[in-house]
Order: sequence, then structure tokens, then C-alpha cells
Amino acid sequence: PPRAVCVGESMVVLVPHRTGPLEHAEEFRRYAGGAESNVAGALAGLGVDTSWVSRLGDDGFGRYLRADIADRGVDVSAVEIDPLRPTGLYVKETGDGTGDLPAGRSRMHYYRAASAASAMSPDLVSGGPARDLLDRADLVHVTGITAGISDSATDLLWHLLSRPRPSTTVSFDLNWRPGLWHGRDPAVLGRLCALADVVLLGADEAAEVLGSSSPARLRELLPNPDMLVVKNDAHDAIAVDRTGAEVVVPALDVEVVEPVGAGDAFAAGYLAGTLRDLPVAHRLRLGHLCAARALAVPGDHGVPPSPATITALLARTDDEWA
Ligand code: KDG
Repeated sequence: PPRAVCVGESMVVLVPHRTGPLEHAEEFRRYAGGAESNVAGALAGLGVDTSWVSRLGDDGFGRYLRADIADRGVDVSAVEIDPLRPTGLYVKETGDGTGDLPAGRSRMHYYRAASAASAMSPDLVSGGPARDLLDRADLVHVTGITAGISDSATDLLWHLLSRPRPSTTVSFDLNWRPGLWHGRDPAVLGRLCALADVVLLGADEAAEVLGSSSPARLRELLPNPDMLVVKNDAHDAIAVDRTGAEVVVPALDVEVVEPVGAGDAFAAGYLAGTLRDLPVAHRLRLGHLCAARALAVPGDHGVPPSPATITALLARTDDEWA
């Protein structure tokens, strides 16, 4: 099978049992979050030999995350443990209409400044098992979140995106998280995207960070990547290759339980399809199919689709698809 390495911070997620302002939240359920390990878990579920490379604290939350991610079939052997800094955490608040959040809308509260992963730097991959994994990888996946967490983590992205890679595809999901960028200039995100082979981005976040949501204009701004994949408000996914040719596939119509993690699942489906050299429209379909699974559950990741489901959905005609 193809090999992938996903690099980035994971966190424990605490979700209150009931919606409403956090000051009234007394009980929480714990989940595992983190965009890159979400992608890693979904890739592993799709049969890709996947490693997650990161840093965790030497604490119970770190041990929980490591075990949870490993349980999803991801290799965690190159994860570094920081003896001093803690594992990051975030709390998800969902509005019930009584506070400042509209009913059903969610907001993340991060407790990750000075976390173990915020100390990621090029050292994480400059030797040892992580370096071996990178050298053998068909795909390396990173996201803009890593640039938001610290300067040393941004250096790690520069390193991963600029190291020679004769046979490795590097994918970059923009993953704009405004809450991480107070006082830091997000212009670096455009420069990082420009170095990737595959760039995944939402139209809204592209408008905020890169100044346009139009796939054609984004192509002009980012001429280098082999493929840009833009997800728009109408839930279409649009792949634009270097010639500017666009392939558009609408999302499946699903009942949304909770949207966090759907973008990561989409990325995993698209990238697994890329690794398997599927036609572009089928890569996008696989992305939508994986996203539908994540949309249907309250945590970040749904059960990956079975090979039989995938085969059946890819075989549909365009009319039958959505
Ligand atoms: O894509 C889902 C992630 O946003 C979530 O798990 C938390 O990684 C996260 C982040 O930094 O926002």
C-alpha cells in the first residue's frame, strides 16, 4: 500500500454534555482532535499505511491521544514525548441561542499555547525514525494550523515543504484558524501553500487569507501546485489542475450532526484517491464520502466507508451521484 506521513498537533477535545454558554457547562465528554491526526486516521481507514508525527506531553492526555490515534491504525512510533510541556487541549462550545452564539453554532477555545506540540521544529524530523518515514513516504500531509501555533512549528513547515522530494507528494490544507493568529501575520500561509503539490482550501478561508475565493483567481495566485481543491459554500468540491481545467463534484446530501472534522475526512478521501491514481472526479467523490461519515457523528471522525461502499459510490453515474 502507499505510505503517508501526517505532521501536526493533536489535542484532547472536551465537549460539554449540553449546548449553551460554557459558564454553565458542568460535564464534558472527551474526544481526540487535531486536523492532521484526523486525516491520518481516515487515511489508515482507507488502507493507506499512515504515520502521524508530532509531540505530546508526558501526561495522561498525551497517552490517551497516542493510544486513540494508534487504535485507528496509525503508526505513532515517531511521536516525541516532551518531559515538561503539556499536551494541548480545546473546548468546544455550541450555542443554544441564550448566549452570544447562535443556536447550533460552535466555537473552539484553545488551551495550547506552550504545549508540547508548539515546540515542534525541524528537529522533529531531522533524524531518527521520523526522517526515515519521510524519506519513504509517498505523501506528506501538513496544514496551516501548524503555522499558527509557533515560529518553530512554522520553520518545520518550511522544512517539509522545501526539502527535495523526488517521489513524494506534499499536501497542504489551508485550515485557517483565526483564533491562532492574534498578533501574527497570516501572509506566510500563502507562501507555504505555494510550495505544496496539492492545496486544499475552503472558498471562505481562501477569501480571508489569500484575497479571493474564485478557483480561477486562486490558480493565478498559486501557479505552482499540481492541484488546487476548493470547497465552496454550495458544498461543491472543485479541483483545478495546472492548465486551469476544473472538475466539479457536489457533496452528498447528508444530515449534519456536527461539522468539525469533515474537512479533514474530505482531505483524506481526496488524498487516498490521489495515491491510488483515481480519476480526479473519483478523488473528489471519495473525499465527499469520507466527509459525510464525519458529518454524521458528534466527534471529529466517523467510521471510514467500507471498500464495498466505496466501489459502489464510485461506480455511480454523475446523475446518480448527488
Ligand atoms: O479540523 C478539525 C480541527 O480543527 C480540530 O480537530 C482542532 O486541529 C484542530 C485545530 O487546531 O483547530
